[in-house]
Amino acid sequence: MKKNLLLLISGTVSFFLVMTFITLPIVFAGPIKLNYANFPPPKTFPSVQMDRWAKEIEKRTNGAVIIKTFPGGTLIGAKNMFDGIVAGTADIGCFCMAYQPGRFMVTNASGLPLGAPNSKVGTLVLWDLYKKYNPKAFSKVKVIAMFNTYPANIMSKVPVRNLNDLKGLELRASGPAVAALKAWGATPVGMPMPQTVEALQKGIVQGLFSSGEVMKDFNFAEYTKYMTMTRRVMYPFAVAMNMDSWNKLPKNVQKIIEDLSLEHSMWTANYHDNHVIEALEWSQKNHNIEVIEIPKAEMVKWDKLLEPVIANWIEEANAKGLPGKAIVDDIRKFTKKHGG
Ligand code: 3IO
Repeated sequence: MKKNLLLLISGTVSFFLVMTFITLPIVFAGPIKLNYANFPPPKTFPSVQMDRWAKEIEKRTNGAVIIKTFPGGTLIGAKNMFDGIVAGTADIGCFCMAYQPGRFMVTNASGLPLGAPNSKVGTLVLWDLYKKYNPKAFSKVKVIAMFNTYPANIMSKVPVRNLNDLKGLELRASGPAVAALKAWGATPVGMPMPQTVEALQKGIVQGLFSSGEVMKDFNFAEYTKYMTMTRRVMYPFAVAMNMDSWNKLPKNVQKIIEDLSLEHSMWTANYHDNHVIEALEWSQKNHNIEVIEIPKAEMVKWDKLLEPVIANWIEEANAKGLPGKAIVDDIRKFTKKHGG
């Protein structure tokens, strides 16, 4: 009886000693802090998804991980984002892969005009593509989210009702969207989204070709009174983590981040799809935007012109030692599988 009591006491004491040793370093070191860089301003969809991810991670780790966010290019700018993540300027960064077309050849192919009707389908296709081809471009980082935008529409100061209206029109775009505009006879001007505000104000461009929610989020509706619904070409995004920062994380935190990857990407796609529609209604109501639908028969001509864009991409991929045609065939297959 006495022996049992002694055993119980010593057992309890050792238990608390061990627990103290386990928890002490955590208490002293405090929570893990991660810096998350982003290029567009707060309230735009890439920053909205960043805030949601940060909150979700803090919640799922019970506050053991805290995320400090840097929207608006305050830590790393649009074109330096990937290099900044690799160099460790930030632990985490969100970037638009279309801003460096040659660098993210495989994943950017998911933005080609191959039939995805919305961000949700585009995002699922992007993930399928990433998993199947495991592109070398990401070997130095840990990918923690990936999503595609809603298919691009033309937002312009002058109405675009047919291909003739588009001739020589200077429109801002990036990546696969540049090739599409060229094929349609427009004059694409390449620059990241945040620079577009000034370019529109100064009249350097007459509009842009991107997902329509920017009408509200960047207030482009004030400058571009027309929106032509082309619904072709997407802008692929990724969120990646510095490899050292990733390797330093406890296994249970890594698991929480991995478990959130696809779910959060789909959360983003869903938010984005809904927000594009909401922003369009807002633009019509508050800025009297004219929405131009291209008749089906006319759109056939536009699509015909896009065929060489896909053929050129295949050629460029082949030249880089990638299986260009297989990738495009897979994108079509994945798009169908996901209901595109
Ligand atoms: C985009 C980039 C930053 C903020 C909002 C945005 N909506 C769509 C995009 C896509 C894009 O990067 C671009 O350049 O059109």
